Amino acid sequence: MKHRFGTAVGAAVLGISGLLAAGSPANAEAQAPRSLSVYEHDDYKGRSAHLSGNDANFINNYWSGGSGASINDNISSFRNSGDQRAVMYANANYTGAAYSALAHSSDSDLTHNSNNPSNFDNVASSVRFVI
Ligand SMILES: [Ca+2]
Ligand SMILES: [Ca+2]
Ligand SMILES: [Ca+2]
Repeated sequence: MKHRFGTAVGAAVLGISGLLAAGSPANAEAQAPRSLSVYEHDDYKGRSAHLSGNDANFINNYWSGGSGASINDNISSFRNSGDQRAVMYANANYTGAAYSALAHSSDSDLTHNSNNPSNFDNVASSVRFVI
């Protein structure tokens, strides 16, 4: 009887530690930095803007510098310096052709692509970050 009691306690402790371990990865994902710098022209030139979260419509996102010009349909190169993949969509609300920008990647010319839409120049209208 004594031995069986000890086994039951051990199982209960294992159950608690299992719950704690399951909660940790979710927190890590939520805290992974999101950092996408986008540029008006090829080779990271022209005006720039920074995206650090999901954005369903670029129509109200403007190039830095106060020009008041929207980045919508005008992104020609990017640098993704964050830990999450940034999926840019041709249309608002995460619809249309999708370009997957891997974490810690860059593309100096969105006109010619192999593993993404062949031409994504001046197309992006929304972005969603994923692990
Ligand atoms: Ca927006
Ligand atoms: Ca452009
Ligand atoms: Ca578009």
